[in-house]
Amino acid sequence: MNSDFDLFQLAEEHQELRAAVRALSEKEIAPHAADVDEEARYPVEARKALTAAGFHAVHLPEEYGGDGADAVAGCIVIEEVSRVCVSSSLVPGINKLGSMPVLISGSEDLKKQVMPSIASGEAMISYALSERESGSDAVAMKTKARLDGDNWVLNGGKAWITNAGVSTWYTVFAVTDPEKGANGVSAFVVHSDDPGFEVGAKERKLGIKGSPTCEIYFTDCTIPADRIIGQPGTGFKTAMKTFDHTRPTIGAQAVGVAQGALDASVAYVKERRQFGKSVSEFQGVQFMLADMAMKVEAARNMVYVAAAKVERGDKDMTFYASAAKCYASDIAMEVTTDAVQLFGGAGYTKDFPVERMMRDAKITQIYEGTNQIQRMVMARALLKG
Ligand code: COS
Repeated sequence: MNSDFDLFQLAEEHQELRAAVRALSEKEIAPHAADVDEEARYPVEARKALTAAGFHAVHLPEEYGGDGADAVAGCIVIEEVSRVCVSSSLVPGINKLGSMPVLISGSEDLKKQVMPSIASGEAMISYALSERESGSDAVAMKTKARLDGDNWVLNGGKAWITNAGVSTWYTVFAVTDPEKGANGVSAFVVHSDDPGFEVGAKERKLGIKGSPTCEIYFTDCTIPADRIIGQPGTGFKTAMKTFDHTRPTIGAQAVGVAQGALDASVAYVKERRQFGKSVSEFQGVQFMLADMAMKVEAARNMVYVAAAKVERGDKDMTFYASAAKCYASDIAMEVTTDAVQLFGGAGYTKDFPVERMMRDAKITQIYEGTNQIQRMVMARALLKG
């Protein structure tokens, strides 16, 4: 009997992990979240604390110096950091996105070249798929790579690259055979010291201001031939398979920021008095809180289920990865907006964290595929049967 109930609760190790990441986030990350946002500066304190505690890339396999944590554990880390600072959650988040293509399709040699430096925290890795004119339509990319003797030579540029300038490694997708569409795209690992690699100016964004987003450029950027990820022409599929693993982590970010906004709202309405009583005594306010909590909990469960499916490699994981990302991010936008409403005029100021949370939540509906693209992916999966 008991074991049936256990199926629907997190394993003890996951619960302990949550407690550890929550404690670290509240102590080391939350105190800097407002000024990281205000100054649009890199969250150095968070990177240091997450690295010292070994939470910066928990998904990396043990053979490369990582923890070998499962996908649910990875989501819990990202969720708990996002609860206090979404920008900081991109430390583990982007390490996962950047490294998954190599872990999924890279040669053993390439994994050994790249992963240990990420596992140790010395280096980070970004993911470079989008271009100015190729966002949702990722196959339409123009960046090219050609083999020249023992090297690949890349030319072009990528846009909206998270952690650009901070990362040492970049997973880059480029066209190697323009005649073959999706099957003419290959994936590479570029190092920031490679000749012909350059980072552009920082974007000025609505939210996640602590996470630098820049263009990156390749001008006859020359890398050794063995830095290709898998076989030529397999890059696009590697990019899509990566999203199966990482879209649940965006869902986790969304759940985290929504939970942060909900927690702040519960505390505020108990404190705030109007019409001679606590605002929390108004049924209109209570119903809002109940709806917010109900939606966050539904989103959280969906994210964990998606992560577990991806971990097992279930056949329907692509549907679940998109559904979890899409649902959780739509909920995060709703819940953070309601949180600002519950704070009233105060919520619209920088005196409280909910306005930052509302701005930060917005990106989760956009990146790693807009929620319109997620709906396309889900519909295709449904119709394919
Ligand atoms: N796993 C394995 N293979 C996959 C896959 C997945 N999850 N998704 C697609 N593929 C394969 C397809 O099966 C197809 O292979 P075949 O040609 O052998 O049949 C190939 O990849 C091309 O896929 P598809 O035909 O679906 O390509 P489309 O051009 O229609 O694009 C979408 C598909 C729109 C889903 C894709 O371009 C996408 O996800 N866009 C959003 C990009 C994005 O998320 N950008 C954010 C950047 S990171 S911040």
